[in-house]
This record gives sequence, structure tokens and C-alpha cells, in this order.
Amino acid sequence: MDCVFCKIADGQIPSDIIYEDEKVIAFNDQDPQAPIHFLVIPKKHIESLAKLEDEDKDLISYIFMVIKKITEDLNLAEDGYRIVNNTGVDGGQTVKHMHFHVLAQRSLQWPPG
Ligand code: DGP
Repeated sequence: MDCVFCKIADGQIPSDIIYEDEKVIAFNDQDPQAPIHFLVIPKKHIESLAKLEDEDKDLISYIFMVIKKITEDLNLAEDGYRIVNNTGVDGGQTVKHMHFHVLAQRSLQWPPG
């Protein structure tokens, strides 16, 4: 499967990894939209949030606990941060491997463009 995030997860493509365990990897976005902008992905290939299966229930909650841990380690909780998931074409998803953007250290606006 020709998936750039699977290649990052298995080390074929180098990335600036900030967290890794057996199920999840987090790395800095190559095109940061905020002073802190990293991506959290499951190592398992899941195309998008829309393709989640019942068997992924524990994995999806685990990803959010990993985000909580990373943001605590980076001391981001007090000032806050934004988690973004783009799903499908209208959602602006460009990489078809489910991922969560975490953006921080600037005042983010609402609504998004
Ligand atoms: P999205 O539009 O939600 O699918 O965002 C995909 C993000 O992935 C985008 O912000 C750029 C980032 N990205 C794409 N390819 C790579 C890569 O090879 N390395 C890194 N670090 N980030 C990538």
C-alpha cells in the first residue's frame, strides 16, 4: 500500500517523531500552521474517521489519551490547543490515513476556513 503515513510509521520515511509506542506515533507536521503542530496517527492503516470499525473503539480512545499525555508533557493544557481531524474531500483530508492535527501556541480563530 502506497501510504505516506504508513511509511512514516514503519520508518521508511524519516520524520520528526515526538512520541511513539506500539499502537500510535506522533510527529511534527511538515507544513506547520502554528508554532506547535504535530500529527497523531494510529500505526494501523485506517483511511479516515469515516472508515472506523467497531473493533477500533479502544484504539480511538487510546489516541485521545496519547494526545492528552503529549500535550501535558509539552505544558500546553493551560493555554490550550486545538485538535483537528479532516475527513474526506470536503473536510480537506489530503492524506488518506486517519490523523489528528494538534495545534498550539497561537490564538486560533473560529470558524476555520
Ligand atoms: P490533512 O489535510 O488533514 O490530510 O493533513 C495532512 C498533513 O500531513 C498536512 O498538514 C501535511 C502533513 N504531511 C503530509 N506528508 C507529510 C510527510 O511526509 N511528513 C510530515 N511530517 N508531514 C506530512
